[in-house]
Amino acid sequence: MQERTQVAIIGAGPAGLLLGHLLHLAGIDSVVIEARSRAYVENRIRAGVLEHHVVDVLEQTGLGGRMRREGLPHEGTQFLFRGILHRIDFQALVGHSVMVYGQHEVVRDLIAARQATGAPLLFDCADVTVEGYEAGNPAVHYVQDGQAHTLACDLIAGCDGFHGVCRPSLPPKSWRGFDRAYPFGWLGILAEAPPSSDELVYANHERGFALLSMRSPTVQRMYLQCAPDEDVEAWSDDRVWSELSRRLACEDITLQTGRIFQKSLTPMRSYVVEPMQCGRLFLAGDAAHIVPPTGAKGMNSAVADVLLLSRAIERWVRTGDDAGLAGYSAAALRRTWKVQRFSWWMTTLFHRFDGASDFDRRVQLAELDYVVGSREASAALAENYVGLPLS
Ligand code: FAS
Ligand code: PHB
Repeated sequence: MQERTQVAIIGAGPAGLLLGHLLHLAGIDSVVIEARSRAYVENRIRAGVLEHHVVDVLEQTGLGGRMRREGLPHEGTQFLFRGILHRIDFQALVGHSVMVYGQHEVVRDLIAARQATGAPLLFDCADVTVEGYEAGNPAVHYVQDGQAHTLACDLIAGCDGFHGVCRPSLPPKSWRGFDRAYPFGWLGILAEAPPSSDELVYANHERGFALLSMRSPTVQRMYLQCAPDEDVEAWSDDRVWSELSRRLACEDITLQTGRIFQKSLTPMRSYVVEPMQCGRLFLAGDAAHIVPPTGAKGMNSAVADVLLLSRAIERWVRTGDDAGLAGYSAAALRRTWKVQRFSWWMTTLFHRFDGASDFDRRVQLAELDYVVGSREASAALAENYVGLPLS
């Protein structure tokens, strides 16, 4: 079956759904094609911290209601090392704060908004392939309910995540990848428990990194540095709580425990593809770049990409001027590499590296000491954490 739209969006994660929303508000047609089911996409637990830009765009585009009611605004964060807590006051240092609101909640709000507009959002699409974008006649093929479809379009937005089909479809020699793998992962848990802290706690401990985060006043999200191929099943609830209490040991934290209802392993990798476009195919979010979650940047930089891309598409559709599209990759990469740097830096600052010498360990602690003790260094951290200016 042959169909047509202006923008074919592959992937219904934060990038694809927000792009569809922004294009709809601009009166531009799009079709969102998603491989998984609605239930799967809405229950996939990932990020939890929204930069102030993301909060603003959700509010300005009519998606801020539930976030305002259920999200937790945080004006600062806590660093724990040598058993002492140090507060980084975002509001005082850079005049902005962040919002703790689960990525899957953002995705649910975006899907509800899409459904309300009646604009096409196709779940359970199989065998998705893209073609023709180099030659200026892009098209997407997919199978839904056993029926083969071909969707012709003016542009393809590859928002299909790190394991999608769009980036691998790039012609050889037209792109280059930049990669860094880390020798550890994160064991993540969700637990029914009251908060152990009002703000996130990033802990540097000789036994490894730990992070206290949350999803609501009754659901806590916590992470422990572990081996990259850790067997999650080997971690009983007791073992999780005893390890967390060791790495988060300090006078000011009383660890609140409860039923652990989700355990997962998050890989730690930095990756960027250059360029982020080829002909009429434009990559955004994890399809183009991933970061270790230590800087809480994954979803936020996906949003930054689609803000840039939607503006460029709107300019092209309205005026025929494709300067924004032509410059999309360069502009997105300029911010992406700054986000990569911050995420790499936060990861090296807080994790234990096997084989690190005692000298390295002292330098790591000295850097933490410098960051929390210097207004300038704290402000630099805060500026990156709350969200660098958009390109
Ligand atoms: P997404 O991966 O969210 O969405 C891509 C969509 O495309 C998915 O719905 C997928 O099903 C679909 N898709 C894939 N292939 C397709 C195909 N062939 N056809 C059609 N659709 C296809 N960030 C943090 O800040 N904190 C965290 O704690 C954190 N935890 C994470 C844990 C994991 C396991 C992962 C993978 C990432 C985590 N991140 C975290 C980063 C995360 O937030 C991503 O940056 C964010 O999901 C990126 O959004 P998208 O680019 O929209 O990609
Ligand atoms: C989370 O709440 O899932 C979270 C928060 C901060 C991070 C990473 C993950 O740096």
